[in-house]
Order: sequence, then structure tokens, then C-alpha cells
Amino acid sequence: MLLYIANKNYSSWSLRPWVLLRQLDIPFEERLMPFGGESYTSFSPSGRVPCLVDGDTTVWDSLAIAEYLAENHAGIWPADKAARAWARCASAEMHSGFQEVRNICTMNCGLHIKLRDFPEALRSEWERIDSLWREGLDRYGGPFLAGPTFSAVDAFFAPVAFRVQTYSPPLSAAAARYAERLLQLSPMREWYAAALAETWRDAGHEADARAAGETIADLRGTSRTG
Ligand SMILES: N[C@@H](CCC(=O)N[C@@H](CS)C(=O)NCC(=O)O)C(=O)O
Repeated sequence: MLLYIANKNYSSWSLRPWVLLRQLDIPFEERLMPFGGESYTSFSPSGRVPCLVDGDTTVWDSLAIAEYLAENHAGIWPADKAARAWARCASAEMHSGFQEVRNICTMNCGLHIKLRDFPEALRSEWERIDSLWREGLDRYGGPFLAGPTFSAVDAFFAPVAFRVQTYSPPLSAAAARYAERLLQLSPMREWYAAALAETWRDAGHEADARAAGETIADLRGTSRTG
């Protein structure tokens, strides 16, 4: 299986299937296609990444990739039916919602940013994330969102853990501990190290970060545009 992804520093959608595959020890080859380089339309029907190619089958959306993997691999979703329904709902909510978090707190792993504004709409989305995380941890007993093992729902919130690190939103102790737990997973540490080492800079993503607030720290390698 070949997984096309974009820059590890920026690509929140790419991180989801990547961390799921790595955390579940499912073998795959990755191909990183930096933003602004070769068009994604050469391999992805939507022109977007992530895109998984498995023989003759192309799967071009992160949620569809999780479902495709679930057809052949145990543990993508929780074994318990109720936990599985909850995990799917929470993943779908992340997949189609949280526009303010997505737009204002864009993923930029190497930066620490002091937000300029914290509009009510953004605050309420962070509160929703916090309550969703606490609900999963309480109901299924942790340490992961839908029980004792990492599953697709954790992968869907993995980019949020990097956003927590970058923007320090107000979170309950339980939610903050969960974000830290994700950041400490070995695939997450590997992704983070690779993100910091990247020297590509994408103007759009950099502008988003500047719009969000003041950069307190930039831990990335030496800058290069393109
Ligand atoms: N819903 C899609 C979203 C994928 C997406 O927006 N990917 C971004 C990168 S993080 C992309 O490919 N952007 C390229 C472009 O817009 O040209 C998914 O879940 O895979």
C-alpha cells in the first residue's frame, strides 16, 4: 500500500491515516508530495491528500481510508458495537466540523503561537472538543478515546494534539493529558521530528499562522520557500 501525504508540518489530513497505519503496525510505503510541487491530480482524483493506493484501488479521503483499512484489519474501530458507533460519530464530527479550529488554529507543528483573538465561535469549538474527549475517556475508561487501544477516532484527533501544542487553548486537565498522551506516542514523535526538519515553507500556511497571532517560537529547520 502506498500512502501519498503532504508536508508533515502542515498536513493535518495526511497525519490521520499515517498515524493510524503506524500505530497499528500496518505496513505501507509513504510518498510525501510537498505543497506547491507536482499536482496531486496525477494520483488523487480529488487533487487532495491523503490518498491511499492499494493495487488497483485508490482511496482519496481520510475517513474513507480508515473504512477501507477496517475491511482488512482488526482494531481500526473499537470491537464493542456501542464504542464503535461513538468512535464513528466523533470521527465524523471532526471530519466535517470544527471550522473555526480548522481555519484559525491551522496545523503548523513547529510553531508556538499566542492567539490574537479568541472569538466565541472558536471558544465553543474548543469546549466541544474538550467535552467530547472527556466523554470518550470517561465512558470507555481510557487511556484512548474509545477504550484501551488506539483506534481511528484517536487518529482523527491526532492533528488536534499538535494544535493544542501550538495554540495552548484552555482545556480541562483530562483533555490536556489526553493531548499529551497522543503527542508522546512514538509515531507522533516521529512525525513531529520530521515536521521540524522540513525546510519547505508554504506561503498560504505561513500567512494563516501570522493571521492567528504572535509566533512565540519557531522550532523548525532553516527556512526555504517553495
Ligand atoms: N476531506 C479530505 C480533505 C483533504 C485535504 O483537504 N487535503 C489537503 C492537504 S491537508 C490538500 O490536499 N490540499 C491540496 C489542495 O487543496 O490543493 C480528507 O479527509 O482526506
